[in-house]
Amino acid sequence: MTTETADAPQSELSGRLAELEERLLAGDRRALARVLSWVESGDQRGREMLRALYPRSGRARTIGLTGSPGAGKSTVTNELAKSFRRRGQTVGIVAIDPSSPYTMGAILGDRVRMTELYSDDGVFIRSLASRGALGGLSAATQDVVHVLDAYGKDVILIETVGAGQDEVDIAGAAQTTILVNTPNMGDEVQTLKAGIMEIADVLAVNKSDLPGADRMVSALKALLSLNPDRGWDPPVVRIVATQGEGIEQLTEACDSHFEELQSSGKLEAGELERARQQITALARANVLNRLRTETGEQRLADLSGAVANRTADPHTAAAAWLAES
Ligand SMILES: Nc1nc2c(ncn2[C@@H]2O[C@H](COP(=O)(O)OP(=O)(O)O)[C@@H](O)[C@H]2O)c(=O)[nH]1
Ligand SMILES: [Mg+2]
Repeated sequence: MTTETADAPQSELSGRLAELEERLLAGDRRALARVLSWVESGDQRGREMLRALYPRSGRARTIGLTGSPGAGKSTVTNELAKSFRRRGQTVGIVAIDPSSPYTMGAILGDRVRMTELYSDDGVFIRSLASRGALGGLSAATQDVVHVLDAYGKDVILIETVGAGQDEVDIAGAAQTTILVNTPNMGDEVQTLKAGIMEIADVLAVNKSDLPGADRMVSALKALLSLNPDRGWDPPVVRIVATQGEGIEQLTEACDSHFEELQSSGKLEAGELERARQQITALARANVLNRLRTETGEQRLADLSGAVANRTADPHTAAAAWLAES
C-alpha cells in the first residue's frame, strides 16, 4: 500500500520541477537561471526547488567582497574568479552592487575582461537587486548562494557595496570577507572603524598604482591594532586589480583565513551563525506576513489610533496585534 502512494504519479508541477532539478544538477545554466529567478522573487517554486537542492549544498567556499562604491570590488571579484579558475575551480559570482559591471550596464572599460568570464562555462554570474524577497536581501542572497553551491560551484564570490547595514550583513555572511580599500580614502578610514573592520578577514589596498598606498596600508594596520584580538590577524594585501597584480597573494590570504577557520572550528560556528540569522530573518518575515492580512491591517490601523491618542501604549498594542494573528 505504501509503495502505491510512493509510486503515485506526481502532479504536473512537481514533475516539471523534478525535471528542472535534474537539468540543474547536470549543469544546465538555463535551468539554474530559472531556479535563481524564482528563489530571488520569493516564488513558491523557488522554495520547493531550494528544499530539494539544499541537502546538496554546503560544499562551496564563500568569499564576500565589500567596500565603497568605485573601490574596485567588481574588478577584484573578476580577478579572483580568474585566479580560482586557473586552479581549476569553478566559480559563482553574486553581485549585489547595482552599478556592478556584471550587469547589462557594463562599464565599457571592463567589457573585455568580463567577456573572458562570460565565455567561461566554469563561471556563473548573477546580479541580485530584489529587496522584496521574503526575509530581505540578506536572506535572498543566502538562498542564491545555496543554489549555486548545490549546482556545484566550488567558490562563490559575493560582491556588495559596504554602505548600509544590509550590505554589511551580506558580505559578512560569507566564510571570508575581503574589505576593498583604496589609497587616499582620507576621512573614510575613520568611519571604517564603525563596524566594517570587525567583519573584515582580509584587507585589500586596491589601486596601489596610485599614490598613498603605503600610507593606507599603515593606516589600516593601525586601525586593526585597535581591534580586540580575535585569534586572526587580518592580512593587508596591496593589489592593482586592473593589472592583476597581487591577486595571487590575495587568493592565498583568503586560503590562509579558510585554513584558520577549519583548524579553529570557526567554520562550523560560522555555519551555525549563518543558519541562525537566515532562520530568524525568514521567521520574522513570516510573522509579519501573517499579521498583514486585510483584517490584520485594519486592526493595526485601530491600534495605531489608540496608541496615537494615548488610550493604549505601544507595547500593549503590539502584544494585542500579535495575539490576534
Ligand atoms: N588605477 C586603478 N584603477 C582601478 C583599479 N581597480 C579598479 N580600478 C578602476 O576603478 C573603477 C571602479 O571599479 P569597480 O570594479 O567598478 O569598482 P566597484 O564599484 O567597487 O565595484 C573602474 O574604472 C576600474 O577600472 C586599480 O587597481 N587601479
Ligand atoms: Mg561593483
